[in-house]
Amino acid sequence: MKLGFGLYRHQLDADHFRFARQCGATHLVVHMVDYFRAARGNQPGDQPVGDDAGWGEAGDPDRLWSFEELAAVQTEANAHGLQIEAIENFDPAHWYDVLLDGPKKHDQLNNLKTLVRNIGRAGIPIIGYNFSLAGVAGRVKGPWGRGGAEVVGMDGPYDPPIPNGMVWNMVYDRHAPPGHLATISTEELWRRHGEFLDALLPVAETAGVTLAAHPDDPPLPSVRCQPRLVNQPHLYQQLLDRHPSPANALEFCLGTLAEMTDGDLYAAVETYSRQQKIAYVHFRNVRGQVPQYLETFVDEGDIDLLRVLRILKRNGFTGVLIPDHAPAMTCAAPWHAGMAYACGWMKAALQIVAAEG
Ligand SMILES: [Mn+2]
Repeated sequence: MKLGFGLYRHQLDADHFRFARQCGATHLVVHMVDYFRAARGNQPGDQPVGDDAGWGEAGDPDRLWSFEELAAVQTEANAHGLQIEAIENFDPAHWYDVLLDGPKKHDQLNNLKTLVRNIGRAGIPIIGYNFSLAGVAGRVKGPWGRGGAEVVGMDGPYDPPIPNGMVWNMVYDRHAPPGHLATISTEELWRRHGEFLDALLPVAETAGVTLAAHPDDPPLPSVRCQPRLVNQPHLYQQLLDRHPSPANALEFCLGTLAEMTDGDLYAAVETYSRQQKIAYVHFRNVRGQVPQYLETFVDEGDIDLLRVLRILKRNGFTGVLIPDHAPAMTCAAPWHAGMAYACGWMKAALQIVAAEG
């Protein structure tokens, strides 16, 4: 198992690469979507949270991430002793009509195929995605962590409807007419997701890229009056079984899985790692379940993360784990301190588990 580190787009520079390497990471998971551009209150020093108006504006629909741009990030990471393991998330600007089943769907599916080819050519083996209309929405933030640390959590359901022009918690059309998205059925969401995988999986297989699905964060049955795709652990199996392919796999978020109301997290780790379907792991801890939970430091919370690592090891998982949503710590660099704390804990835990033979 390998320690990785997640970087937002505005952090793709030499200082952040050095910081990740200094934390002991050998791999990076990189966001190419800029959640902080025209960001409505998202602080570049923390994970995006946003409000009813989302995380801000999506990128340029006519400008795909080029091979040259992706290869340049890979080359600079390599120069710092790091490998890019995954790109995390498509830009809503590049696939809004895939999510919404809109008139540009076929053009956008073709663009996603180009992106997958570019990612593979740049030597990046995974693209993580989250097939969701509401996206990561409805969470709150406050000084509720240990020692008054700023943490993110959920305090009740969240169902304000999604305004036209917004999807995946970002605005892709500022000039959309007033009104809201109609609620769709769970079946319709799965149908759209199936269309997406049917189009992309053959290209991903050829390109040597794995499509890795993040579960719905927060994992309620409905957020913003829209259904969720994977809000219980067993739905990951449905996602795999409907589309058997070596390129169909999971962006395995331990925190989100622990926030789900059904099943047993350790059984889920067992089930999906035994099938070799975990592409990479979001490593974090949490206390509680939807609709009431709080993210915590790695060494507290409901999850016995050492137990998780032992299951992963027993089932031969050799992929990357990245710290995810680490609580911000009170100092001049709250995000860096939180991530360094999580990485130190992870590094020690990985050494312990490796030494167990
Ligand atoms: Mn996650």
